[in-house]
Amino acid sequence: AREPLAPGAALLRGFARRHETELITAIEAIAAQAPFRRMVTPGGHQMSVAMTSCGSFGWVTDRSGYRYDALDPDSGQPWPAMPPRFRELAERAAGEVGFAGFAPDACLINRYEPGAKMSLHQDRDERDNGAPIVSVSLGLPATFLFGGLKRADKTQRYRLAHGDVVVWGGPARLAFHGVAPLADGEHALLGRQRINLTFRRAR
Ligand code: MD3
Ligand code: FE
Repeated sequence: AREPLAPGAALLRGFARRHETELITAIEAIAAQAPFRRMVTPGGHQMSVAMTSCGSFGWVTDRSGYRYDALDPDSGQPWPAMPPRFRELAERAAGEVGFAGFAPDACLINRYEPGAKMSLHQDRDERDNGAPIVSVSLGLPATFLFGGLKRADKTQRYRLAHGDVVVWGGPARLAFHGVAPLADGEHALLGRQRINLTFRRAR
């Protein structure tokens, strides 16, 4: 089932569910090579969300700014490769929503523990905003906030649950969005956490 959220954005409920064990096993292998870490923003705040990446590029932030980098700054090594099955899932989801040929070169992996949140922001560090972003939610459910092209625009709330996939393209691509503080709970496969994958065309 495909639910339109806004022009260019659609929710595919449960689209990743049948890949859950494979996804979680692969995320564990990636995190063993490139551990989750809570990075510091240019403003000096430590993020409540812990992040890592796989693919040709990973997203990093520190006191000097935000950027995509081919190397993990913590190890000096390239990010772990994007598993072909990750890329296929993202490509298939994008195709369902009209973005055929999506070829992500970066997959950001966000880990939320109870209380972690992501403040309202735009994703503007990618070179080509014509490519969508595909998100995959795993573990505890979250309240996702989706606004407009201006920070002050009213936000709509959506519940994103385990296995949900969302494709954000077209006019939705530069919309402000965020995640409300994660409510505590226990997920059968992931325990007290939520993991979100975002597939992007960074360069
Ligand atoms: C709407 N992550 O990593 S995923 C991010 O749940 C990020 O971890 C959130 O925002 C999370 O940048 C939200 C859904 C998402 C991702 C990118 C978008 C929604 C988006 C880009 C434009 C509009
Ligand atoms: Fe974002």
